[in-house]
Amino acid sequence: MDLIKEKISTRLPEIRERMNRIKREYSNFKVCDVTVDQIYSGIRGVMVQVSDVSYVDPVEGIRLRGYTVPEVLRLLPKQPGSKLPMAGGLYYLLMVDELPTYAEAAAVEAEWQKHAGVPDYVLKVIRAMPADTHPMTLFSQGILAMQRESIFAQEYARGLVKNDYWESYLEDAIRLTAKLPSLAAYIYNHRYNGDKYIPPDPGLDWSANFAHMIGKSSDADYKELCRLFFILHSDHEGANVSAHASWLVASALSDVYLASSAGMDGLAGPLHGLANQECLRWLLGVREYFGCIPDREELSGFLAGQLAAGAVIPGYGHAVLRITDPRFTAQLEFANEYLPNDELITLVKSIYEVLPPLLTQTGKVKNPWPNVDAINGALQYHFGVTQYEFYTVLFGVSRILGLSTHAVWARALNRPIERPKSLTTAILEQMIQGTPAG
Ligand code: NMX
Ligand code: MLT
Repeated sequence: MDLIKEKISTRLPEIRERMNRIKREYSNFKVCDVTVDQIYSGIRGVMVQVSDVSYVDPVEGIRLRGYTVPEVLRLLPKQPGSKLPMAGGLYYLLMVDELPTYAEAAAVEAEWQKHAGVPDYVLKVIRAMPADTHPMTLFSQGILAMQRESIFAQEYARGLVKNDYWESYLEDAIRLTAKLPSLAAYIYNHRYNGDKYIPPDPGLDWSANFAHMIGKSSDADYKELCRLFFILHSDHEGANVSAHASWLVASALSDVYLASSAGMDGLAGPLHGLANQECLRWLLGVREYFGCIPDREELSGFLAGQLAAGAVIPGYGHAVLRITDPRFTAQLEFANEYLPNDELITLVKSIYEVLPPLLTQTGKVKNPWPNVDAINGALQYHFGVTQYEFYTVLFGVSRILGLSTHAVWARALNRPIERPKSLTTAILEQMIQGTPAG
């Protein structure tokens, strides 16, 4: 897309020079040490990646290109009559590192419109899969099936020069992200809505089009929820499971389709994106157990019992955050405005009051506060998207905005193939031999 390409081209020399200067002048500067504990606890806290698209501060939460969640929601351009931003504006911000004007956000939306249709062969792939295939598997497969469309893969085979890789990555990124709402909507319709293919409406923005394509054209509030959801889940810095997986795969010069599909496979895990499905299932279980919304005392006893039995409560805890996730707060504010009397939301709020102190009392949970997944499913459920197996696909539609931006910038900065080092237990034992324990 010319607009984004020109903006990145203009900024690129300065950003390349900034990185090259650090590499040139500080190549031996030690960023952090790695302890045995970190190796055995998921390389937690080891700074392995420089990525300017977003950053998660433990006590502030995510900043997307330097903007907090409330700032992003306030500052990005909106469609007339809508209170929530167009995803096209967010993509522009992530890619270009500049707040877009309305016209710039609309230009991304218009480009997406051109490429929004899903090829017929992808629909056939989805139809060919067994009926019990998880929607996330279908989503990842749909993306993978489209890999044959990759401009980068075709240009690379023709001998594209390294400094130009990013331009075809960008073209792939725009074309793939354009199709994600249609792909997700088709998976939804195939599975739950009589296998309809509802084409995108050229009059709607990317997010609202998803609502339209699952048959919710007339639900203005659901369109607003889609806009919020697709903004909030778009990125969470470069080292969470899906971002890291996608980045690693792209470092082998695998194109944006391959890298995004890989990211989705990580997102499909219950400790990561699938937690939204797990969370809704769990919430429904709590409601069913009590037959109504329990009072605080009943809920507290129930949750304490679950923790004592060793259960992991979905939607709570985080590897980096040490506060209530601002993405949870933004969704709670949406719920308070649009669905103040919803029963499941009332349960979400009661759990938010009761659970954090109980998690703290376990003495082992590092962050007792809710993350993004503690509420997103309850919002979908309210609007009739009750098939919770599908929720992680929605997360994925949004998250590929971030993953594909990381991939474009990795190529723009000529980042190399990733190849850290592993070692054996025996080698580690030799290394620590003679060192006092501790
Ligand atoms: N309920 C019960 N126990 C928990 C929870 C929780 N929500 N969160 C952490 N713990 C336990 C954890 O299992 C571990 O126990 P053990 O030592 O017996 O293995 C202990 O507390 C220490 O874990 P932490 O260091 O606090 O958490 P970690 O960084 O390892 O993992 C999560 C972070 C997010 C994977 C973890 O908090 C969790 O499993 N939460 C529930 C699943 C979830 O909500 N995932 C969504 C993440 C956000 N996303 O969108 O991807
Ligand atoms: C995410 O949105 O990717 C999650 O909060 C997980 C993470 O950041 O580790």
